[in-house]
Amino acid sequence: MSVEKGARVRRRRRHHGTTPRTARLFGSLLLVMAAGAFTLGASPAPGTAAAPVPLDRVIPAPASVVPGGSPYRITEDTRIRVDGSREARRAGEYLADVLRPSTGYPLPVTEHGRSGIRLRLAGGPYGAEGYRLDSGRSGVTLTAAAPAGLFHGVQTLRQLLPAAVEKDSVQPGPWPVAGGTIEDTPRYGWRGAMLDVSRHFFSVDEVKRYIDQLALYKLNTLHLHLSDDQGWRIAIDSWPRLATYGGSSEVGGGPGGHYTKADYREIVRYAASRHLEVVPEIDMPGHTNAALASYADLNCDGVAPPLYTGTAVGFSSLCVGKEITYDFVDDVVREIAALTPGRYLHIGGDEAHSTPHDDFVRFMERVQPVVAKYGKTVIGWHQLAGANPAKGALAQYWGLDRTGGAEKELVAEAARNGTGLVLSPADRAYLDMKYDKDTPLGLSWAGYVEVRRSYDWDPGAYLPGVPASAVRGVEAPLWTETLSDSGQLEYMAFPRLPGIAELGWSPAATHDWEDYRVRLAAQGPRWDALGMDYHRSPQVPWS
Ligand code: TNX
Repeated sequence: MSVEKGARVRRRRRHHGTTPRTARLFGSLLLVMAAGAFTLGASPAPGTAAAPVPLDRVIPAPASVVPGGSPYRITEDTRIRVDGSREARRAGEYLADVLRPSTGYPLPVTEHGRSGIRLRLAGGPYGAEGYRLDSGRSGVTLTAAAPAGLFHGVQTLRQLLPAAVEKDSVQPGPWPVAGGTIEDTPRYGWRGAMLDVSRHFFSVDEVKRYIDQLALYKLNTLHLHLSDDQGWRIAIDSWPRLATYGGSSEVGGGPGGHYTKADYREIVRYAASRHLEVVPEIDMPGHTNAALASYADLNCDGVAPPLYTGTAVGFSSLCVGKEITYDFVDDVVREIAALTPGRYLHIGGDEAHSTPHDDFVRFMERVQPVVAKYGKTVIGWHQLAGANPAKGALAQYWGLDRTGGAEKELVAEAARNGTGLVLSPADRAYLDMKYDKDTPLGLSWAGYVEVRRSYDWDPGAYLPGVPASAVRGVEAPLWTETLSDSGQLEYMAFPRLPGIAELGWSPAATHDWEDYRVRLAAQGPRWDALGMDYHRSPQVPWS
């Protein structure tokens, strides 16, 4: 992440929030108040020198928290002790990279020594992503059965340290970790975020910055919306104009851009280093103007339309009756599958308003086997439910609370027949919806979505008639018609994204808005320390 970008993001924040001067004044007031509280014997503010962050002040809420015993204190003598495995060492190095800049301590990652922070892979009931954290006077031990579990445990440990740990310059400390035990495993295996890199293009560094933010909240899936009417963003060797021409613009007429295959591999590698699986999406048969503009042959009338820089939807369609359409799909799917170590390939299927229904069904029946042929599993937007989803396919639900019962029933029926569901209800999980009428960015077609609304629903009981086992998880899409840089992505994603992450991770029994909003407020200073923008929602008791 370049220094320059951090600076840019920080500057912009002033337009949304408190001015730096009032923030400083307010900050000193708080310091005075905290000192006062301390001398008066009232409880000191959590995360300050005097009191460690309470063990349960974590997002997503852990499955089980048993506080107790003495805190551990990270000092200049602390070592990060790993077992002999490469994976534990990797998690240890990652933790050291987080802690060294702000603590200023050397924090060697080593297999030797006794006390300290210990990371170990061992058996135990923690599955592919769970972990156990034990904290006491002599150290903190993270135990997991698999590397992703250790990584998620590291994210928990991070949140248990004072917010200043996230700064990139040396801070005074001290660095206490509350005593006790956390045992934690996720509710769902699919905890996703989608980024639309088509409406506006985002550089590899911008995507990496977002990946780091997703990792903070234990998300494990990055869905990249790589093609749409306004831009084709991934190099395809057999159809080169898709990227060079189809990617040469964006909403508003900016220069757009695309990922080379090396760029894309770098995103996949970086995501994997944070235990996120990348799911590439090529949206078909609608949302395809950029492809149709790049190759005249793909159009039924043989005439290429111009590039499109507006924000309308539903006007484009691949030519379902032409054989070349399926040559195109085969080539694109083959090349993208070859770049993708993950299990899934997203074929879109939403808002195909210019494709007659029979054609839509015919198209999906031909395209789904192509995905299988190249070794991937199909996921599509929930319109796929109306077109014979392939065995094992997933459908991503993006309707609203008020969406018609007929459409919901179609999705429920597919779910009862074995189609897994990923839930992204637009009036809950869409990060591009405005918070309220004054939100300067975003859209409002699904209504305003304030923080409570985005958090306060249960994925397990959301769609009537759907067996709980059909729900594979949740995903928060971030569409970018109105967003063009990292600061703007952050302003829309935070503070709603952590709520969707919690719905995906935490047991339903922990769900509680009053408790959640307090934990959420504690994240604000962390985002400040990381130089991130966010919406100062009036629903959250920011300190
Ligand atoms: C609907 S949701 C779309 C996108 C837009 C989005 C804006 C879905 C599958 N399609 O094409 O970008 O609304 O909120």
